[in-house]
Amino acid sequence: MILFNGPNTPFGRMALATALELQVEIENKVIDVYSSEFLDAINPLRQIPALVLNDGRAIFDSRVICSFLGALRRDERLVPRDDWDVQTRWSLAIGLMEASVARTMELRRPAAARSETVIKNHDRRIACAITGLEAASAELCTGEPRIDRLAVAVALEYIDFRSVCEWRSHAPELARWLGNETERPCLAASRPREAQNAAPAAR
Ligand SMILES: N[C@@H](CCC(=O)N[C@@H](CS)C(=O)NCC(=O)O)C(=O)O
Repeated sequence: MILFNGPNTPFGRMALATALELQVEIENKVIDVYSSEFLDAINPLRQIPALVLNDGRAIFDSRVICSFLGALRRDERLVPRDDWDVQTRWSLAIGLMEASVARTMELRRPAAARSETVIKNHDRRIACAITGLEAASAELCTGEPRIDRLAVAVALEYIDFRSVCEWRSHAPELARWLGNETERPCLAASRPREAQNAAPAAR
């Protein structure tokens, strides 16, 4: 199986970390999504991550890939299909990724095209999502590895990596937990190379 991935995408990292945690063998192929026309035939949305199975079928998006990998392993511990609390916290973490990526992209637009209103909306959504996850920290930060937990770690590390915002003072429980969680092998092995080289404070 080939996982078409990017160098820094949190969605792709979540899929890769899931494969690593479940010990599913995949080839992780880092591509430039913007110039990869061949991807249209795999994912008509031309987005990464996209997983191509050995029989040629394509699976996307990141949530479906993670669920597929869990089903492949017949292991419901990491991705529990019918646990709606876990699924909802997972959605919140994915929403946090989406807002953080969108804010980062907005800031890359030429100053004249940038919208302060759009940035403010992303900031509000990011702050509220972090508040919601902090309120759920008792469920999130304990027990065996689970997809909601893995997704929150990936989202928060992306926020640090792109300097999206200072969140630790608003979410002390998550901050304390992330300090150790980052050492989990599937997170360490999927961390973007640029982030590995950056000092923690500068991520
Ligand atoms: N809902 C998708 C979102 C994936 C996504 O937005 N990927 C970005 C990279 S972070 C991408 O492919 N961007 C290229 C584009 O949208 O043109 C998922 O969860 O996989």
